[in-house]
Amino acid sequence: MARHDIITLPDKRLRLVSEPVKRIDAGIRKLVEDMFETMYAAPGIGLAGIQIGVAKRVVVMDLSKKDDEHKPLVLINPEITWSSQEQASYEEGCLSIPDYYEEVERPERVKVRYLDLDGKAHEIEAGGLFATCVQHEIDHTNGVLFIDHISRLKRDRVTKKFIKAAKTADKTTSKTTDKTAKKVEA
Ligand code: K1U
Ligand code: ZN
Repeated sequence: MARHDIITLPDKRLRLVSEPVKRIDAGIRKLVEDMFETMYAAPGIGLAGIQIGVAKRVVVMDLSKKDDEHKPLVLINPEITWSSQEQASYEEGCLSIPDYYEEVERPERVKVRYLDLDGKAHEIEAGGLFATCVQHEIDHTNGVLFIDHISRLKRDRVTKKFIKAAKTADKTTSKTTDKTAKKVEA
């Protein structure tokens, strides 16, 4: 198993539409293991492949409480087949937009069709946090972020903040690299 870095805003890969999984092979099983390790370490309750830079329609989730036994769930090629008319609001977070939380309104209940790791098809009905999280993760497979569901003003504000932070981090890295290069030269 390997823990991966989680890619964050404004990384353009977060806007990619992920490819369906054609064959569940050793590569997909390794990807799922790595995704669980990364998600538990973060910590988070869900993760989509693209968040570790893999544009495949693979989602992992675990909604178990802190000290309870893990309840890992793998959803391959998940699709929403039905959404309720009723909406529910939940304060969402995203491992790709660290330390930013906002209320998001989404359908209160959804039905989701997906394949498990054995390639078996399932259709489940989700409500509550499960419905919120599975919609958030399926959005990731389509290049959609939870900030796309909030006001433009809030979205622009948080996006600008992350662009500025990325530029500052870039400058710091190039300064450090420059110093190291000078030391090698000296
Ligand atoms: O996809 C992601 O970025 C993961 C995200 C899932 C999510 C959370 C809340 C609402 C919708 C979707 C997270 O896991 S953010 C972290 C988080 O919510 C959490 C972390 C530790 C314990 C409990 C929750
Ligand atoms: Zn997210």
